[in-house]
Amino acid sequence: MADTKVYRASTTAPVNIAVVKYWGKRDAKLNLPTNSSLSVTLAQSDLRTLTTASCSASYTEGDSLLLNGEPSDVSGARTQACFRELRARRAALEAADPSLPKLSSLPLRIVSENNFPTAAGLASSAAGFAALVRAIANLYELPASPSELSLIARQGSGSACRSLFGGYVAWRMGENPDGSDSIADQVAEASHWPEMRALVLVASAAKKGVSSTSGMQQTVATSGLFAERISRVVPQHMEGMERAIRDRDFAAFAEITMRDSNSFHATCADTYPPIFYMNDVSRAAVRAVEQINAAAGRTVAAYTFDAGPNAVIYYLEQDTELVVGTFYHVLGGEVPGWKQAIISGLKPSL
Ligand code: 2P0
Repeated sequence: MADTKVYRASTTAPVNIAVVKYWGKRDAKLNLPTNSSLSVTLAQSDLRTLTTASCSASYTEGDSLLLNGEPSDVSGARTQACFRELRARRAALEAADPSLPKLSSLPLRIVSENNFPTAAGLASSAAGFAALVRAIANLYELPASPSELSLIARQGSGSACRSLFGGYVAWRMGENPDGSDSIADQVAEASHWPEMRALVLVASAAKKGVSSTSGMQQTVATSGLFAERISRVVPQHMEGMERAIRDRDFAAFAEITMRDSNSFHATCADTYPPIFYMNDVSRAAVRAVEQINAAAGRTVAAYTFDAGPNAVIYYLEQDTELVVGTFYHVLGGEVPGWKQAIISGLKPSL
């Protein structure tokens, strides 16, 4: 009789929010970026994906994925790339040790749940692919470092490679054509600057109009500003941001965060036809941050926006009253349109 044993492993992965943005691919097949990026990994208690990976000869339907209770397609090139890379590593272990069960040839079943609405425009693909890759790596008992897993997760979704680390994380663009050096590393532990907080303001639960993948391809192909961003602006921001984090210099951290978000959205507006992710509600958040900083007489808050209208506001714990207090006042009715506010700290390293 065939072995119907089910092998299983679970893990969680957190959301990360970039302060120097990834936008542009130099190789769409390998998911290699046109620039390095840097993010802060948020606490899992607030925003995370929980994923269970299992495999069994009894899974007659082949590989499958259940995402928030809904069957989801696994035939896409990115999911297939992750499965292929992980299976190849498991097969190498099995070849070296014939006593190991042959898990690499069994169908996979992945069950994944977010503790936040997938459609809320938050970076669900980052936590999703990070959790998928680590759950399968755990199932296969791979001796892989977070950096090696980041190389696999990158092929699922670029930003996912940064969710394999806690704290402050850089994704180095690398230069090798095969992508072997396009991996994430930790710039600083969460404990290096544990006062960092993020206020996530959900402006719209609607799915975004232009997906990141197609938006960035259009920007690379048509924006004149983009060349300036990747050759001069981002390298400066990466250097300045690493210094700001090292020195725990919030004013510098905040200025680069806001400038980089502005620069990214400027290249979106410079895409032809233009892409608009921010809306009137987003712009009201920008003005609110400017007012909060002006009233405080120092920089206490920084806004950043991804490929959608939601705002993430970074601030330090000691300025919670000033920053969150003001936004709750705003949320209380002055600016209509905000649906939900989530406050998050940092995810420490494993
Ligand atoms: C980032 N974003 O650095 C930037 C800022 C959106 C704006 O990474 O095509 O979903 O799957 O590699 O990772 C969103 O892009 O794109 C993203 P793919 P991904 O967080």
